Amino acid sequence: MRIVVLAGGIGGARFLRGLKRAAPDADITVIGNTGDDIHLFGLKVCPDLDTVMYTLGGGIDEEQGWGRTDETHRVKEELAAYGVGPEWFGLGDRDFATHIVRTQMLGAGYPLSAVTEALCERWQPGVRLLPMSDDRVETHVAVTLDGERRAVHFQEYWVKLRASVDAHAIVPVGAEAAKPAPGVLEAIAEADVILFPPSNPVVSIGTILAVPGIREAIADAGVPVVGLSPIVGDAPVRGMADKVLAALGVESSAAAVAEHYGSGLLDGWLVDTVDAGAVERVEAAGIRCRAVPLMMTDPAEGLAAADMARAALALAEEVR
Ligand code: GDP
Ligand code: FO1
Ligand code: CA
Repeated sequence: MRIVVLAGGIGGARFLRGLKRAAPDADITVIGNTGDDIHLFGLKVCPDLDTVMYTLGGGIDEEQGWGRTDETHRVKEELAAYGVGPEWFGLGDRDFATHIVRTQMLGAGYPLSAVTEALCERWQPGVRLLPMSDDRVETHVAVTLDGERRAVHFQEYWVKLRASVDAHAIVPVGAEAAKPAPGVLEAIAEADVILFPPSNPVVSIGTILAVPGIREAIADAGVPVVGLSPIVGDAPVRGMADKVLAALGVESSAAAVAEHYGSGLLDGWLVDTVDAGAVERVEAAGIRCRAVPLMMTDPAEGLAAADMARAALALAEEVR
């Protein structure tokens, strides 16, 4: 079975760990969000691609959910001693090596897709990890700071400001001119099932869908498209999905996220058992819906995520 998964960082990666457990023989292609990418200290950092790669390859800091395990911060400290920032973004020493290799290869002319493949040679994530695009896309967030309206990089909104101010708009800068990376449209066209893990519907999956051609390819694939809600009990399990959904005028609820994707895209939707009351509303929108436990309570083992993946694949068969 060929499965295509659109993934952000932590929610996507932890779900993928369960999916690999639930479907060990499946051929899994992950289309990763690159809208979170940022250039720091002259280096290209791809948080969501790295979170998927490290999580599935056994190098992730399990507590944090991002960055490398057993990390130290000597390089960051030395940079700070030179007065070189930003001080608010915590890049570790081991992680730095990944960004150095990536930046070096990009500088030599390799596209991000080829660089990601090369990095995965080491990590062996057990899935084919493709960036959504080789072209630069950067999510910016419009906010009001000190009475002035301005746009900040998504990482500045989330990591520096901790989403403490309202987001007026979310803009995937560059997306409209970006092309899907090699293999992305082919994987979608050849998929037997397409899954939206419980990733951020705006700044992770929404950004991937903003690359021209990807949304259309999914809608036209003619195979079941099933998603899992990242919103449980009207709040994100972690992160700032409520803030970025509000910027789009979408309420923070499992049903509203399904309606936001719409029946043109989604065939099936899983909500957590605490949101069982939302099933009827989602089905009224033309999307088959089931309530199952959606909390990844043992992220390192992935048993809960494996059950979620099985439920998603079962729902896919139901709607096929
Ligand atoms: P990020 O790029 O690191 O923010 O990760 P993703 O975009 O892949 O996923 C973020 C989303 O995962 C957030 O909106 C969370 O609510 C959701 N999430 C995290 N853990 C869980 C969980 O255990 N269950 C569910 N249903 N959602 C989760
Ligand atoms: N998240 C933080 O909250 N603080 C950090 O200092 C931080 C550093 C960081 C470095 C590398 C990386 O791959 C991810 C990192 N993240 C950090 C997580 C990440 O930037 C965000 O959680 C995601 O981009 C949100 O999707
Ligand atoms: Ca992300």
